[in-house]
Amino acid sequence: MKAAIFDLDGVITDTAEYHYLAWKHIAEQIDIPFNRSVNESLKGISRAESLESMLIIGGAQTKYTNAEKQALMDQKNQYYQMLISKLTPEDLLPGIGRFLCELKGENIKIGLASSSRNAPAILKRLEIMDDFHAIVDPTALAKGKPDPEIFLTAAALLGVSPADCAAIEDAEAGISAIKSAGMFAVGVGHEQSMLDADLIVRQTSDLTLELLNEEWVQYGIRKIKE
Ligand code: B16
Ligand code: MG
Repeated sequence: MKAAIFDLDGVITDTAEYHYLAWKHIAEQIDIPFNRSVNESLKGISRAESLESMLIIGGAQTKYTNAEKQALMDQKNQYYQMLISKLTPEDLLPGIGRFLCELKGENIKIGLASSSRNAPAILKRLEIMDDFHAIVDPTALAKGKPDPEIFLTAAALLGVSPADCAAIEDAEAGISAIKSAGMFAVGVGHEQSMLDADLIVRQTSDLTLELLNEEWVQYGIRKIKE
């Protein structure tokens, strides 16, 4: 393993809750149903695709012009930015600071593959920007997760072959993207949404370099036998 590539929302910090609150604010305004289960299906999905999904679920997919949809997305983002402006290093998910130190101690390259256009601002607020050797710009990609492009781009920016990368995700679309990229997939969360992951941890505090190295060896053995 030469590189570790991180998703942001739900892996490094719990901004998934802020996305939920910001979309809920919009859903209430335009009177469409929205709950945590709908929010779960939006994890890892871009802002525009998230709005489309919400409108379809609310039976309002033809109700708004492109300009109106853009205005709704801008409003959602303003609300979201107001929430993330309060983030501090205390908002790192448990164990992530320690895990980043372990990776740096072993000279393992660190990359970010987040669909969020707000990712650099969030890393700055969390004071971990300097730990990352590469941050993918999601606006430069042709396809979002579950397409592997974002993870392949991260590996290319780090100068590491995809086969030598482990990537960490909390969303089903993200795990699919990692596996399609030919990388070792670490899922954080509940097993039912992580079926394709090579290693599943229930929470970020369970993520250690020792565990990752052990599972990496087992993964190598499985691959040789295939
Ligand atoms: P933004 P990740 C994703 O981040 C979120 O999971 C998803 O809920 C959000 O819609 C997407 O970023 C876009 O975020 O509106 O800030 O550009 O999980 O890929 O780190
Ligand atoms: Mg995520």
